[in-house]
Amino acid sequence: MIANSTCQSPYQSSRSSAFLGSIAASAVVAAVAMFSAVPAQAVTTLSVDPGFADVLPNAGAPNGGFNPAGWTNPDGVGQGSPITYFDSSTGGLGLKVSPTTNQTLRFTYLGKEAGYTNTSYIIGFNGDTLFNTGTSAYGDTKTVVFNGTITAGLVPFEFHASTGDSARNGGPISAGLRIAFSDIFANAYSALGTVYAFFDDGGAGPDHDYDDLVMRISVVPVPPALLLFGSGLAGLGLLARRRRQKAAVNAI
Ligand SMILES: [Ca+2]
Ligand SMILES: [Ca+2]
Repeated sequence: MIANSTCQSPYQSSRSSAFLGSIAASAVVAAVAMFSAVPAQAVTTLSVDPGFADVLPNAGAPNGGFNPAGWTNPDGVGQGSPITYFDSSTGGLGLKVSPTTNQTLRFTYLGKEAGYTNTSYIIGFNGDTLFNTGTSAYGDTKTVVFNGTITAGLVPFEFHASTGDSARNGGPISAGLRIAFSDIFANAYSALGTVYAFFDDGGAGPDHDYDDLVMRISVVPVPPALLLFGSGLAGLGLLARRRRQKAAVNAI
């Protein structure tokens, strides 16, 4: 490279710089046009419909109250924390996401205290199993891209007990089972929204301790449009770097 460059005349060097400059300018125009062409993405929000108010029960409640193994009170959520729960009478209500199209959510398995082997999985979209209390490790995370429309904005997941009973966000929920949600938080996991989801499997009587499978659901904050724009900026940075290197070589 250096040998070639030292043979360059000032005229050639000037032409190279002009050429690179025109490429960089074109890239700027392309990046701006691409960003301008992407519709403004509304901020993603999570919300919990009105359901029944309760609190995570303390240690004096049946089965030790809310005491899933592995629980570390994230965001201060633990025994005594307010929750909203849904049961067989609350069809159509639950955890919602807005806007309802093309969302990415991250699910993290946080703990369980259950004799049954419970699972959670995504409905539709590819039906993936999220977590299994018999095989998943605390802290396991799955990121799910929901391409298309999420019906009624209800985050499409379901808890399943080994009894065959199940509880779907937005219903149906088998008699005696419950789904509950914490408040919505902005935290280290997501500035746009995090909620803790609790499953009560109704096993061994109605203890309602909400710890038969617990997971965190967070909005993934980087929309694809920004990723595209980011790659455009990276391309511009590379061009600028190459231009500086070329100028340095020509100066030798
Ligand atoms: Ca318990
Ligand atoms: Ca329970």
